[in-house]
Amino acid sequence: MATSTKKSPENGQSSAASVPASPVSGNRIVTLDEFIIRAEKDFDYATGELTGLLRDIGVAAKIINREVNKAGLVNIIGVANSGENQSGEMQQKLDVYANEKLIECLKNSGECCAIASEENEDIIQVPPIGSKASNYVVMFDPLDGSSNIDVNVSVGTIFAIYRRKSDPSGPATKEDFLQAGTKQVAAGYVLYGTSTLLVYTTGRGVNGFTLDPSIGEFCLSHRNMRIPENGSTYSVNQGYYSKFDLEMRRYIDNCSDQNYGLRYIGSMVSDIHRILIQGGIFLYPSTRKYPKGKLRLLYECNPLSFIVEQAGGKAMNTQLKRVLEVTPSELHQRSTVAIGSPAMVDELKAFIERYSALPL
Ligand code: P6P
Repeated sequence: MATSTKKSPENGQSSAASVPASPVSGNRIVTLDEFIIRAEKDFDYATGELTGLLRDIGVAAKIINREVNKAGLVNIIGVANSGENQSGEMQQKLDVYANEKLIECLKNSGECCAIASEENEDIIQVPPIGSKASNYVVMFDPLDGSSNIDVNVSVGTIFAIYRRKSDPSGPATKEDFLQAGTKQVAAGYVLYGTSTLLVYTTGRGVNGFTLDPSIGEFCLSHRNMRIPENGSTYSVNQGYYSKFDLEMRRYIDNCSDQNYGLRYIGSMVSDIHRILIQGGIFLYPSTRKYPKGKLRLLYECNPLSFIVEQAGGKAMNTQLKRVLEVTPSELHQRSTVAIGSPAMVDELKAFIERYSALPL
């Protein structure tokens, strides 16, 4: 019987990753909705808002999945005429669509007071519905890896949920979003791949739900996910090898010397999901083009780091700082990242300590 420890509201994370009391035994289908609602009972401060938010994201994921799955059939592939997003990346039509659907679903329920998205420069206020002032803010990358859509490679949605810090009687502020990753109340991703999978954590372990199109429900398929302690796969864009710092090149040489397999899809959710299942390490170090790393701290690195840590893994930046402890200063700030099996992250740490020319 899984231990059921109550969570403290201040940081939304329990001291030990423990799976909510098993909702059911045996093989009966457990839907995402049922699992969330049952898990909510373990939260002292649960007001149903967080449950509502997770369900809203599940609905948006189903809508996005429907379009991702037929992207080749409708005029939704290719670059949106809205041009570039604030990251300077060409907005694919599907990521504009995904962004709109996530915002729409979250606004309809009024369970959050504001949203931040990779596709939007500033935060988006969500008006309260009725007199209820929401306690949460949501940030997401609506369709990460969207440049892969045209070549039919898996893409993903990444989300993070925080409790607001600002006065609930007023509008949300950027400070509600500029919180360290340790303050995440929930985080997750949706992987639109060979099947569509929603994986999330509320600080009590990690669980995955596979969409059953025949009933239109996400069904519990990966209970209490745990990352392997070690692995033999590394995931990095080897094309940048000559531009990496010495310590990263030495580590990559070591991976090759140990006959590790190189797997790199170029879609962070896909690469991280594979590592969560099989073990391994994902790296996006500093490059000349992205001296601070390419990936976004708030809605890529933090949520995926929270999930991997909750599954027993580790996540640090290449300055050896735990990703979740970095205090953001900008909404769209970038970060270097090394996420994966604890033994492999520790091995990389040793290489960085040994070969880094820069003061750590
Ligand atoms: P590169 C996709 O554009 C993305 O944001 C992540 O999903 C992915 O891991 C990374 O960028 C790929 O970047 O420079 O290797 O093409």
